[in-house]
Amino acid sequence: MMFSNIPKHGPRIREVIVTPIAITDPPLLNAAGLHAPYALRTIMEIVTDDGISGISEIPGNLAINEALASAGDVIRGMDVFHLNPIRRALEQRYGIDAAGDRGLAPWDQRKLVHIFSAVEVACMDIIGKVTSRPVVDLLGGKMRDAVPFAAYLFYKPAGAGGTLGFNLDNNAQGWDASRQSAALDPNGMVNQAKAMCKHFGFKSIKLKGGVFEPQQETDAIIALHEAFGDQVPLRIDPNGVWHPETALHFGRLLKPHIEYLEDPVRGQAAMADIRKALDIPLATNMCTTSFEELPTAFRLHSEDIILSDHHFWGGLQASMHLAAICKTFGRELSMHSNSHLGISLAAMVHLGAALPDLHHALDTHYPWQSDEIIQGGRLSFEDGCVAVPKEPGLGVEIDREALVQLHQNYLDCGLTKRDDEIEMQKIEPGWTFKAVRF
Ligand code: GKR
Ligand code: MG
Repeated sequence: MMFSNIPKHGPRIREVIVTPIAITDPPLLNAAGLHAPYALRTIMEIVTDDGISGISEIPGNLAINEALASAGDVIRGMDVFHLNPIRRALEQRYGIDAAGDRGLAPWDQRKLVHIFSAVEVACMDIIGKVTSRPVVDLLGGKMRDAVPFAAYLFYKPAGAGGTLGFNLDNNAQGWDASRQSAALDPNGMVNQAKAMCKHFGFKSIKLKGGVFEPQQETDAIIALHEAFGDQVPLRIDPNGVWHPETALHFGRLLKPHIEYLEDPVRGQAAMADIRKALDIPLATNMCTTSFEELPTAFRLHSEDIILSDHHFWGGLQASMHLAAICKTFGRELSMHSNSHLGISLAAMVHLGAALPDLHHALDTHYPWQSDEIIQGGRLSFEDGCVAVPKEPGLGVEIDREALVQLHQNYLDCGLTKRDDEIEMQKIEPGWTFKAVRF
């Protein structure tokens, strides 16, 4: 048999284009404050020497963008299939993040994980295109045809975000109208949940907590349980701002109503204590967020479910490795999210489809966004699920006009990083972020 046609190398990286964008985001309350009228995202495009382009999307942040732009110099000329050498070159240039670099906010502020995720997903998109396979096949093939997501509820004042800020678009209908409405009490959360589940068909519900007194948030979960019954699993995420005594007290009250409790307290040791005392599943995207933290996580048993995020764990392949390690140690893997558009969603769907086991619907902020950057408009949900793209690569392409417009939003809005504290102070002067509040 002759293999003389096998090329000596794959397509080489010729160009790296980094475009910061700002997308409309409603005023969502969370433990760190309030979402700004725009959420920042960064779009990366890698073009090969033979003109094939691959894309990715990561959370936007000026410091990370500057590093990402310089990453072009590191990886230019490298073979897109050579993800291991690419990772090594990036590590040598930017250094390995320390777990502590993620910061105290609900979201991750490390640098290398974002850079590697952006580069890896764009390369995988190209590899899929040159091999005519969807990304899910590069991850080992799909275990399901459609990936289930959960309704992600947020407390919020009335407001639509973007240029409308706290104003309303009075012509909005259906979910578009609900998305702008205030939701500040249990009744408001039930209304929000009903509108979101009706529109997207979600079969699981997550409540973003850590905003109000835990009793009020517990009442919201009880009201949701009453409204949706036992068939719809519920979870609540106070992003670590509860004191251990608070978590114990309200964890007991919540126990009959939830499938799992997400990050009730800070730190692996405190999580392990709470888990043992409450005897309910705990999930995290805050206390175990990197491979170096896994040995202690497994030794202490700080959580049952790790909420992975390919943007924060260094890409899709790294998330598959994480899934294998979790399975070995008897932990489950699900998915965390932040405000995002369709390129991230497509990557999340490919990963969600490839995971060998999926016990919980994945998180997504997508219903809260109204902009889109991919050709053909926003991806659709059927019965709470997104169908796995069948086209080569990620299966989504950049809408160039939308990219120009959303980049202009970025230039106009003047934001350079996410800062929910500053936004919160606009509605509640003097408010400050507290790592532990209740
Ligand atoms: O969008 O405000 C938010 C969330 O709080 C987000 O930043 C978190 O990272 O959704 C995330 C979580 O599960 O902690
Ligand atoms: Mg969380």
